[in-house]
Amino acid sequence: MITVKPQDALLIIDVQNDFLPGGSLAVPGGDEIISVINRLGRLPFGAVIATQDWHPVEHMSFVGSGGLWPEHCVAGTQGAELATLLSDEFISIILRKGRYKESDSYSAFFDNAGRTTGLSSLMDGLGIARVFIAGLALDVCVTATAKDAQKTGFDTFVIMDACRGIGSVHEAETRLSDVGIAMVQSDGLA
Ligand code: VGL
Ligand code: ZN
Repeated sequence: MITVKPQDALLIIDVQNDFLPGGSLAVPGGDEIISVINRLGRLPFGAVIATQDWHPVEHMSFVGSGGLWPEHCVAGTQGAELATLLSDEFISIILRKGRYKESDSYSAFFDNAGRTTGLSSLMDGLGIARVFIAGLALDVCVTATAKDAQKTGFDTFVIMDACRGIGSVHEAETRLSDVGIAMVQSDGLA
């Protein structure tokens, strides 16, 4: 059992309407993690940080602009809102990423061109040493965030039953374990 302490942060990645079933970039089962995260949020984390993918219209990641993904999480739209059923009383910080037309940001720490979002210095300032990660999509933004968290010096855990992926879960697990990131279940935290 892992005992959650004030030096621990919970990072909730992109639990937004567009990534839920019915959304424009739906992650299968994405809605199933919300109740798990709502329980995790009551544990005594020193910080609970939620991210939002927050794109301008005609963002470079959209198919219509030569990118990979259908239009999603356009800033200010209903699809970009945090999931309605996600409790927000325990969220202390909201970080928006992917805000510039010409760059994408899968990771909450650095954009895809390597520029910092400021998250690591923010967490350093809060005295955070361990990071626990939940959210969507396991094989895209969760994995990118976990790898950067570990690289930046945080002891990093992915809470597997609090994540869902778009592609192969097995491949994501390999990428995480290759760099020494721990994979845990939500009932292993107290
Ligand atoms: C994501 C694809 C495009 C994610 C964001 O949150 O995993 N995936 N933008
Ligand atoms: Zn995106």
